[in-house]
Amino acid sequence: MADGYGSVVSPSQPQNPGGHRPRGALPTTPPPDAVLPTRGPDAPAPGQPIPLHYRWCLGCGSDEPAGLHLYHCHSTPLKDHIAHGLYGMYIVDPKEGRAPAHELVMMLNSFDTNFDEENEVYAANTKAFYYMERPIKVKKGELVRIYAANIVEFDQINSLHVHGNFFDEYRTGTMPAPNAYTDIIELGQGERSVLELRFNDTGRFMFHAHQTEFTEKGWVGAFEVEE
Ligand SMILES: [Cu+2]
Repeated sequence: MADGYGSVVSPSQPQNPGGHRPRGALPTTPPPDAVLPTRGPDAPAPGQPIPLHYRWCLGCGSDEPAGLHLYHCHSTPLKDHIAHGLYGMYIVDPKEGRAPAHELVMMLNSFDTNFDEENEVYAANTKAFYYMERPIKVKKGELVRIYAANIVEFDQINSLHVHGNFFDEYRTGTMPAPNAYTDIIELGQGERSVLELRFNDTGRFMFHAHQTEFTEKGWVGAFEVEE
């Protein structure tokens, strides 16, 4: 991060076509604003302007650890804020970089649209069924890398399953060797994983949560593998 290589991903990018990883440098000099308190006399009162600055502090100024990280609102009522989109992810590449790949970001999220503390919508990148209607196009044989983070509120666990293929899983993206070779991962809230796979056949391959309720409410998509 100190060299400005990092990416910020906002969950409010439902148009993120194909789930492609956005890239952008973070400020290398932290702004002077302190992290905002969420309670007590120094917390912003209702109606007060809130300074919109972040202080990026990974290992207090170093670029460690590389990996896939989350940021989110910490004001109360926290669960309502998380259930309505106040979070994002950022990627810290290792100094030696990662192998060239077709990179995708999947923020696995959910939305409580009627404030009953249950989710009416589940998705990868906010829009229900988006990648079923617009499958993510990848090339046969190319390395595909998925940065997946789970921020679903009100449910203990989420998962990501890919049809017709297995993948290497790098938990949190922090280590150079994979932790597993599988076709499904499970993620608690706030957990992240980097997945690498290649499709050896052309065609359409679904991916979805293996919590069937989540799938039926929008967390399902497809890859379109082309020559
Ligand atoms: Cu399936």
